[in-house]
Amino acid sequence: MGFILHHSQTSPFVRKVMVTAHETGLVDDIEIVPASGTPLEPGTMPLAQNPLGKIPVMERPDGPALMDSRVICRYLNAHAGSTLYPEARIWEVLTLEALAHGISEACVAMVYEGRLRPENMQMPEIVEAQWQKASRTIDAVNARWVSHLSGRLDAAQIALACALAYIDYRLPERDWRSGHDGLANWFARFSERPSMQATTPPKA
Ligand SMILES: N[C@@H](CCC(=O)N[C@@H](CS)C(=O)NCC(=O)O)C(=O)O
Repeated sequence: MGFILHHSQTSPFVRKVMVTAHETGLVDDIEIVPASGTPLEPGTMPLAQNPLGKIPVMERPDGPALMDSRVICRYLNAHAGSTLYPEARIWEVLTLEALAHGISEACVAMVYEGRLRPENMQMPEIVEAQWQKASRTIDAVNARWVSHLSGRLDAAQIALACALAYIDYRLPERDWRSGHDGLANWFARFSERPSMQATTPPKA
């Protein structure tokens, strides 16, 4: 079965889908179509498939296009008969996945604020408020979720690794590892997975 993924190498949301595709063995079933755009200028975003103008979007032969990385990851897992959303721990997995997703959303908002708004109209308070969301969440994950992270691979771990990798990529000045040794050690190990290595974005 052939899927078409509207894709950008730099998006943490797309990366989640690609890591999931590698981990579920479906990567060769996915054709990549590059897309780029911003909230101000949709560019080549697949608007016909996703009126929200966001990627990732995945077209599939047997139904309407799927969008939102969380939906696509869950679809790939189900399609492959994989175990990234284990029923016995489903609420933990979905909660940690949502926290990780929130980190990515806050950090993407920070990057857009810096890139899209003319300098004289920028509000550093908005950037800092978004970073507070990410930073508080990193604190909480380091305090409460590290034992979950040492368990079997799941969708939440993938989402979290892609979120932290995005901070390193786009916001390297934010020292998220400081005071978070447990999380930093887990992330270092997780980053060695072939699925993470195969999806490393180009140099910023
Ligand atoms: N909740 C969405 C977020 C996707 C998203 O924000 N993607 C960014 C790229 S990193 C995008 O398409 N931005 C364009 C826009 O917001 O108009 C998901 O998980 O797929």
